[in-house]
Amino acid sequence: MNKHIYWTLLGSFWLLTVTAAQDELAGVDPDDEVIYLDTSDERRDPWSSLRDTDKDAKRDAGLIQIGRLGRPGVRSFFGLPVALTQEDLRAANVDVAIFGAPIDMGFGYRGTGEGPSALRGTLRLGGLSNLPHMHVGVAWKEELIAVDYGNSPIDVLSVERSMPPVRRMVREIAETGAIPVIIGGDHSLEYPNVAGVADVYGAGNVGVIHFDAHFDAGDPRGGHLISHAQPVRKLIDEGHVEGKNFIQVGLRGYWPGEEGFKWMRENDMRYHTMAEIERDGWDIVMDRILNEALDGPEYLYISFDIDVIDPSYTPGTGTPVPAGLEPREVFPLIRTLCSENNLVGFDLVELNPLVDPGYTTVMNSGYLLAECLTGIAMRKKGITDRGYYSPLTVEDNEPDP
Ligand SMILES: [Mn+2]
Repeated sequence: MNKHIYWTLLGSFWLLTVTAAQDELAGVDPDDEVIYLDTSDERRDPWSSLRDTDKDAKRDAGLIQIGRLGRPGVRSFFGLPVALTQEDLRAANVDVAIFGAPIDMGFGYRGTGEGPSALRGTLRLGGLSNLPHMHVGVAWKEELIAVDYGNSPIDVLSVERSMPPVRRMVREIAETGAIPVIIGGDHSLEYPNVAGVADVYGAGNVGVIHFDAHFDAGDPRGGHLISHAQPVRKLIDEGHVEGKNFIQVGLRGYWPGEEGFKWMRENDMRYHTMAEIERDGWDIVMDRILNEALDGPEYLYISFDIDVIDPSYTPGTGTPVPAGLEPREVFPLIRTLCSENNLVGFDLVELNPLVDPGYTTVMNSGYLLAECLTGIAMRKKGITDRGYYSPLTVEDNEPDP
């Protein structure tokens, strides 16, 4: 073959290839996926295992005590002992495993990834004490075997690629029967968290209560498959949760518009906006939420975006919206939900300590978590009746006549 024919053939082949590739690109809808996301595909998982234990000292499975009350040798959530592996969780019969998921790429601004460190870092956190919660006379630390399970690995350059390791860590905890409590991190986490729990308890077998100023069911505009504005849509579209078992609480402001509300109605989702609370009052709406939670599947998951609380109490968050819930409204609701229902997972997300003047948000986040842990402890003790208060706390000390 002479050189001229060779180059002509090679040129034609190149032209054909380029044309085919351009045709293919021209056919791609810009709204379509540009980053492949399949949390079950290990090739897309940057972490081959959740943790590298090769260099660990040999030890028996179980809890690792890292200090004692008030004098932690190493900081952990609520000063709890540490567990590192699924064998540790099983050996110690752990009830609750708390882990950090330091993701802020789902928001696009730095900050929520520091949430777990901030919660571990404060010494004056509600629930640090071994004393009972005054309202109900139950000390969660005495009733529950709870551990700090470390942080999930993440890929700091990709929220998509950080989803699989979080989902596997949730699954690893749930498989032992323990309750995973995930400290975010931004709200993209609701997707791997709920999917991980549904992997264990079965798709459609878990109800979700989503506390948030925002509805977080945005569609994948611009090719972004997951962000802190989209987890709810993915969970419903992929069938991890049925719409009728999904309850939204605290929506306000300007998102979603009509289209989003219609989408929620088409999917039989239930929602309780601040407008409903303004019209009917908190006590009535709180009872509706509690009744709806019981009118669902056997298992319940709670996703708590700290921005559902009024920003005067939780200024340290990325997308604050005024006129939200007060701690005095939401604390008893969380405590009661966690005592009345078979809770299988809880997340606290969107805490951003970098914009938290005075540690106000960290404080309220810690106390909020302690309400949930107290509710779980009440259930373990057999206290599940609604509106339970410790008689010692609420009854007057009438002097003898
Ligand atoms: Mn949210």
